[in-house]
Amino acid sequence: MAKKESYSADQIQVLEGLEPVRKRPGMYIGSTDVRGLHHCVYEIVDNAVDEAMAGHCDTITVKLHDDGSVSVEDNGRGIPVDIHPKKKLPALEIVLTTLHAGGKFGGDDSGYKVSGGLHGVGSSVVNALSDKMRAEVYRDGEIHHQEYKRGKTQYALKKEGKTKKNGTKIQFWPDGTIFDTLEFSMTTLMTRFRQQSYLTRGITIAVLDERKERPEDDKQHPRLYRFSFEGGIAAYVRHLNESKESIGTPIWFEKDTDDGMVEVGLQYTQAFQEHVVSFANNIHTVEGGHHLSGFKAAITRTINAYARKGGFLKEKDENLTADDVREGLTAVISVRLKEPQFEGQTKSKLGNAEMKTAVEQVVNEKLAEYLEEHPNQAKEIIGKCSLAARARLAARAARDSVIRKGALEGMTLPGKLADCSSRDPSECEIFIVEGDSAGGSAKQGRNRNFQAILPLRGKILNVEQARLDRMLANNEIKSLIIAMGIGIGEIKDLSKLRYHRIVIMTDADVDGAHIRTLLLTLFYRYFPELIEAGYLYIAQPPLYKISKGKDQRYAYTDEQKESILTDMGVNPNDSAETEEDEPEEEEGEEGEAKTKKKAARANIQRYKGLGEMNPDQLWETTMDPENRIMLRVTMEDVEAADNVFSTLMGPEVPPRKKFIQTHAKGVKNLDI
Ligand code: 2B7
Repeated sequence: MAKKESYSADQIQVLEGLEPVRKRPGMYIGSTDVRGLHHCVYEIVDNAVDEAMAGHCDTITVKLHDDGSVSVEDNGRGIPVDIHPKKKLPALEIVLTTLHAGGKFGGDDSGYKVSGGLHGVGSSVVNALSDKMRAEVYRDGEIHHQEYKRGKTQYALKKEGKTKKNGTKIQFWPDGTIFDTLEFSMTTLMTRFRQQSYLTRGITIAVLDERKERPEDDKQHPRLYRFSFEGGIAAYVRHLNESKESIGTPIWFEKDTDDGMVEVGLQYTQAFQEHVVSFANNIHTVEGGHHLSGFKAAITRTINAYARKGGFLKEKDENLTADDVREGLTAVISVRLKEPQFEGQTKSKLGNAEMKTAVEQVVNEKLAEYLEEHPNQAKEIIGKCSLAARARLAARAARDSVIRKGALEGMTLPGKLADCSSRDPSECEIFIVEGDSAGGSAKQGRNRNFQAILPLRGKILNVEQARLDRMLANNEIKSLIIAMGIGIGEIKDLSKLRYHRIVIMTDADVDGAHIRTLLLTLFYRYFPELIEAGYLYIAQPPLYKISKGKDQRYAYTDEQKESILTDMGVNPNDSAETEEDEPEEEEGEEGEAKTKKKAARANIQRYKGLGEMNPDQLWETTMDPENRIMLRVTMEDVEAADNVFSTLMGPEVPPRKKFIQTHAKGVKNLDI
């Protein structure tokens, strides 16, 4: 039988109800936590972005309503409303109430589906997980609408009213029995929309927050935000390099190949790290894939060829390595193809082998052309890459000598490390403590069976601006690396890790925050695996000790202080804050009288440093697994973190931002 030329509603092949989605929501949206909640918005918006990529829509409006719902409107063609011949239902209803309802509608065969792995099933999944959903379609001057409850149609598609608009509007009220939380974060949504609008030139995504009560974090944003980047990927690269010192303007090119569209933006910076992000059909391919391999191969080849031809590399010189040409490189690679295959652990690796050649050829051709036409910028880039090569050779020599001297090998544990007696890494903890006095308290207060203490003196080196060779010359860092037991760089061996909990314990003041940031940078840059494995923690010493008579409690936040005071029956405003511990209660009449007078107020001691706590207090409040609060450091969003780390630690003096994603872990006895 001949294949039908045009697609219509009868193209939908497998129809399935939505029950499985409600039974196992995680299978469809990843999780039912706050991420899953936001995923719902992405699914709907993705369909609108597809309509834009097909060239039929240029504006998408997302609204957070005060009743907890979200609406998304586009000015595309409107989801078709014609009746499916076999199912006898409007296409719109099929799209929203059945699984696997992919395919094309309305006789359009211009390669409509170019996005996502889900083939447009997203909207029905969101419908299934919503208490209520309302769809409006504006087509041919008419307004069509229909509503659903938990994925079930409430009334037949209704034609009501006239309009001059074209497009689709979908509003949904996420189901509180499915999701752990119903609070949307404008901040989270904006990150995603910014990324999408960079990748789709000419599109405007507007976000409007109409909620009366907004999450604290969202109050920093205006209620209306419009993302519209005419510059597309080049503007994206500029954004990623905002806090870095860049070399020349972003280089940008695109080409339509037989295998799909290839678009690349790149710019070198004076930083040491590379930052290359890749997308396939607007999906962030976190695990990379063939398009990325093609890009890397082409960069190395093209830069070496140019350097040879221009005499920057002499005959005797070795080629620049892949690492050399990627140092300080920021790039965004975006490909669009007909049938993307996503592989890998998180289905975020592009598996289409033909994209390697496609990207490689485009980059070889266009980058070579660009370098020819911009000799000054080219010279600067080659200069940066050769510097990286020289540094690499120097670092290797330095590392070889470090290794030869055995500084990182063998059992030469640093003298100031107070090790624990257990040799089972899974139960061992190491506390990296700022300063000798706090280190002393920690050594006395710890449980020496499984807790090791490593005091660090003064500021450690700022690794963002240092290279491996200089880092290894720094004694504080060397001690830490030796203590962890895993080596660094090419000799890194994670199986030798001696502690499965690495705890940064610094003061709750500015200096403490600085040292913590330096340590986090060290881990982020050189031991990201440890963060990924969940081994890195930040200790949370209390901010206050509050005592009233015999009642003594610790507060870890200001809010907690207030609530403890209320709980003790004292007016927070009546209580004095001191920086000293109150003397123990005195015996005898005089003491009794004093105690009575004090009954109405509490003593609040503010801890400035860890050193102010005696060993017992430090154990009880910060180190005892039964009581302590520790934050586990996560790599929520490596891209954001990278930018933020550069922002905080790079050579430029930038706006300070909230710097790392952490979340409370093992919060126990918060109210003691
Ligand atoms: C596979 C499904 C999901 N679809 C169309 C056409 C336009 C269209 C959509 C959409 C989200 C919130 C407002 C095609 C594709 C269904 O088939 S989905 N616009 N917008 C959207 O979901 N926005 C379409 C061919 C001819 N006419 C319309």
